[in-house]
Order: sequence, then C-alpha cells, then structure tokens
Amino acid sequence: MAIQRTFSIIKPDATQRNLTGAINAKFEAAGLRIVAQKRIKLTKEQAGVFYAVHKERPFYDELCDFMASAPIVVQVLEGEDAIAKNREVMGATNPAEAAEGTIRKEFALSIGENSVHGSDGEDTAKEEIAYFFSGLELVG
Ligand code: DAT
Ligand code: MG
Repeated sequence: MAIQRTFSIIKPDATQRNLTGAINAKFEAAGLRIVAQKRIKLTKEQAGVFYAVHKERPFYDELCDFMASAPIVVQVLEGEDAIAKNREVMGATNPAEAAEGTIRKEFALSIGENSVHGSDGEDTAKEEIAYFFSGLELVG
C-alpha cells in the first residue's frame, strides 16, 4: 500500500475538553504524520455541506448543530495506508463498540459526540481535503 493522505477532524466535544494534543499523540504513535492543521469554527450551514451525505438521516440536524457548537481542528494526515489506518485508530462510530486503545473508546462521549471524523475512502479524502485546505497550505 502506498503513502496516502486522509482528512481528519477533532470535533467540538474533544476541543472543548482540551484533548487535541492527546488525540494527535495517538495519530503520531500510529505512524500518521500531521501535514496540515488549523483550528476553525463552522457555521451550521458549512457543517451541513460537509455532512450532506447524511442529510436524510434522523440525526442530521443534531449533527450539524453539534459540529457548529464550538471550534474544531481540521487536519490532513499522511502515511502508509493512511485512510484505513486512521479509521482503525479512531475506532467504531459508536464508542460502546470501539476497540480498546482507540480514540473513540478512550475519549468519545456518545455516538454523536464521538471526538473525531476521518475520511472513509480515497475519493472522500480528496474532496474533504479540498473543502478545507488550499494547495498552498499542503506542504510535504
Ligand atoms: P463515522 O464518523 O464513523 O464515519 P458516519 O459517517 O456513519 O460515521 O456518521 C457521521 C457522524 O454522524 C458520526 O461520526 C456521528 C453521527 N452519527 C452517526 N450515526 C449516528 C446515530 N445513530 N445517532 C447520532 N449520531 C450519529
Ligand atoms: Mg463517515
């Protein structure tokens, strides 16, 4: 597997509990390099565009409110098989089902307030990186 880039978000529940460094330490320990990173606050509309794939789901409105409720940290992670590796380090969407040692097992509060987002494939990784970062911000 080649070197890949994936898109990551440290979500409001985690930034509010001062967990940015602890989460980044998990990424780095897994061999993922943080090649771009910034702290921003989304509007509900921007969160809605980002999560548009879920717009018919019953939790969509709550999800958009949550993502706009406090600052987030958006990141690009790089490494060998980075998309799958990041999903592994994140753990299952529902923290009750997440494996020991994963970010969501250790830090998530609930299925909604689950501390991190990670791209689920090569196409979404490219789209999500382009939504938040310009070419100038993506240095090696
Ligand atoms: P993931 O973030 O693991 O890729 P997803 O793409 O299915 O999961 O859902 C996006 C986010 O939506 C998820 O991180 C939290 C929220 N979510 C998903 N299922 C939910 C549910 N049943 N109830 C409340 N929020 C949910
Ligand atoms: Mg997803």
